[in-house]
Amino acid sequence: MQLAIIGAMVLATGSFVSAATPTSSGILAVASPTWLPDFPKPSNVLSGYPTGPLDTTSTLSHDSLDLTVYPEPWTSPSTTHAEVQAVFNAIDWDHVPAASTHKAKSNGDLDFAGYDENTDPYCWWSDTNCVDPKVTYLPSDISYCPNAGDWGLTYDDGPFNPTGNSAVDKYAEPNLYNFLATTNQKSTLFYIGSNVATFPAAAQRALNDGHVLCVHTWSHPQMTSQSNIQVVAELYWTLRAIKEATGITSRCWRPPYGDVDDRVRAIAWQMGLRTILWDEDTNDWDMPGEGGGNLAPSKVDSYFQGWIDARNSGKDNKRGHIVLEHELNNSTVSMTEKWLPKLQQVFNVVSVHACMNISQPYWEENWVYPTEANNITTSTPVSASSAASQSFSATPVLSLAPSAVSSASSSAADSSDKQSDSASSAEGLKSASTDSGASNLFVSGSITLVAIATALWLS
Ligand SMILES: *[C@@H]1O[C@H](CO)[C@@H](O)[C@H](O)[C@H]1NC(C)=O
Ligand SMILES: *[C@@H]1O[C@H](CO)[C@@H](O)[C@H](O)[C@H]1NC(C)=O
Ligand SMILES: *[C@@H]1O[C@H](CO)[C@@H](O)[C@H](O)[C@H]1NC(C)=O
Ligand SMILES: CC(=O)N[C@H]1CO[C@H](CO)[C@@H](O)[C@@H]1O
Ligand SMILES: [Zn+2]
Repeated sequence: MQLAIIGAMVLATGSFVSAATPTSSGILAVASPTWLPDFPKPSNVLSGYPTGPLDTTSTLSHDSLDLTVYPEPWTSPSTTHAEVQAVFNAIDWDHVPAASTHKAKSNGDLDFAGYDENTDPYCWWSDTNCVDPKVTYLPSDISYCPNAGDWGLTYDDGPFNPTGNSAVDKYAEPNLYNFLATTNQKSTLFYIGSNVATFPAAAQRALNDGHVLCVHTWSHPQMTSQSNIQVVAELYWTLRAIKEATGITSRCWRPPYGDVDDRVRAIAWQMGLRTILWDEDTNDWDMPGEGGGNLAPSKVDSYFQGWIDARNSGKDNKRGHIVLEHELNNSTVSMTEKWLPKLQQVFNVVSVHACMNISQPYWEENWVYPTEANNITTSTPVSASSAASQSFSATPVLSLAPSAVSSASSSAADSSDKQSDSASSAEGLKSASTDSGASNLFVSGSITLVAIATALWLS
């Protein structure tokens, strides 16, 4: 073991995460992003995890952020923008594997030709469902909840913006968030930066409701098809939109279609983002609807019923799951309304961070979430009809002593259930075979130092 000092990083007042104990892990140390602008705290968001009744009013402001400073929503961001260049220059490229960018075929599918899937040199999930990076300095992806009976509830592609069509907009946010509030359910939300910039009030509502906000890119590309600077830009503008809208800086992201390899992981990690995938896929996005496909809703029903039956019969007793769902349109929202109450009777339905015992999903230390290790104050359930006013808690809920915030060490493998996928607006169809390794991060207490030296142990 050799200790290499890789540099001094300037930190604003706040928190930092240092690498795990050098002997056990060697994970590349990352620090809270210094390259994000310092936005004023939005007036209508809480300062920490909600402790009072949740707002279930049915209307939200449709004001957008100042879109003139953002890339055009749902388009590939410019790679020459000064803010993107600044992030690019902050990345240690010696710790980004030189995997080639992959090409999409004319139908949008990735082209696996020429990639050696037997050696899988870059742990390319789309080809092999690999979740354990081949380089030692990156943590494994999170792809399932370790404890049997846990159901990690996740929604991608939000916030679901209004469309202008009132029949559809009944199902746009805050419809799903209100439903989750009335069923006292927390979830992990993987946000499209474009959707946050155009509908920031929805992101604010979700944060105030106790959901965990993570990054899901600006324009939803296959990330391994993007150049290094394009990867930076997709993540940067999404982080920025979430920060401007809500005041928080996410430390989690999910690649669209699950398309990630060690090159993309390493860039995301150095931008402060841990990769989160899934091990069960509802394919809800593929139901008929705009941007959807042709999957019969009865098929999606049968997946949910199958998972419930497997758990009830004792067959599903090895580990928990992380399940991919979407906030995309009426069909996907209706599926949640139909199945969540049934799932709650059979599974312990939780956010991904709760099942992983990660209590601080953001770089802002004042947001401390309950986890399975840590039953801190939870918000009060609300009834469907109550439109309670919010309580704004200004004080941090808990101040943390150094403690392990992330640990998953069980190792398991499923048969991978590969199906073909067509180009679509949502994630691919593969079910992951997972094998999540250990990676312990330790969160420091409040740090007021402005500079620290970061050490990396190399084995
Ligand atoms: C919404 O979806 C449900 C279930 O798929 C369907 O019964 C209903 O007609 C849909 N409503 C609209 C407005 O599309
Ligand atoms: C947390 O609270 C739940 C429900 O109140 C309880 O079942 C569980 O045992 C608690 N866990 C811990 C670690 O205190
Ligand atoms: C989270 O903490 C609880 C209570 O200490 C423990 O039972 C559970 O195994 C932990 N989960 C993980 C993923 O470490
Ligand atoms: C079936 C259905 O409700 N489809 C809708 C999905 O969402 C888009 C907009 O997000 C609507 O245009 C579709 O009508
Ligand atoms: Zn998606």
